[in-house]
Amino acid sequence: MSEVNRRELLGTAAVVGGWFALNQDLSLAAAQQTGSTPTAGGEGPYALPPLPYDYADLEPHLDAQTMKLHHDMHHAAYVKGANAALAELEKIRREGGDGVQRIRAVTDALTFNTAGHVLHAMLWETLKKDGGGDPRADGELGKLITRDFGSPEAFKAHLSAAAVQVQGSGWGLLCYEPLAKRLIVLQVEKQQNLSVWGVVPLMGIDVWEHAYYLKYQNKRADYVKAFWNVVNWDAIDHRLATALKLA
Ligand code: MN3
Repeated sequence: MSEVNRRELLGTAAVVGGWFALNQDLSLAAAQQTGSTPTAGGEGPYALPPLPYDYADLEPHLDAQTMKLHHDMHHAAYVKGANAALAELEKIRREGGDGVQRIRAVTDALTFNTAGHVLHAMLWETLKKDGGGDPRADGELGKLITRDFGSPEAFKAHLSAAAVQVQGSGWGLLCYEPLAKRLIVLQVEKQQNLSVWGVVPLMGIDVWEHAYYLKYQNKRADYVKAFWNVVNWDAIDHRLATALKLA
């Protein structure tokens, strides 16, 4: 099956589950491309996708040590946490008893960890060595950015400010909102709070300290500025094309 057909097939399957399924499918596709087996997560539906480049490839903007820790440890923990929460819920359903009282706490863990997995899988996919610049003006992404934000510059300033101004840990996100059929910028706290139902995240700037503190320390704005140099616009355009098929 060609990569285009596989992506279309996976995109069709994703209609059922919205953006969680979209990202899981894209992660699955990445694993299938390399033939790799899951390296984290144990038993469960979620698997850590391999980085599509080397740890040092995004230097000097994103340093190799941060990339290794971020992918191998932090993202892996979200995968493991999501699978563990699903397994725990299954156990509670099966055994009942006092465990039922834990559904709130375990569901909270499921939400946090699954959202973390979704966003990090998207993050690795939407970065590349020697990225940056602007989206192609004649591509769908470039057209919608200009229509909905005024210009690529205005969009980048908006998303940068959203990311820099996150209180504590979170993300600045570019999302496609299918009801209005528009792009929107969100400012998500942790991995999941302050989101909107039904949106498809297209790209995000992770402003958890684990994403930048080794190199940038307290200078989050410098990290956000450097982040734009490794953005993979073609990958984001591809995510938008998938989102438009779902809508
Ligand atoms: Mn992170």
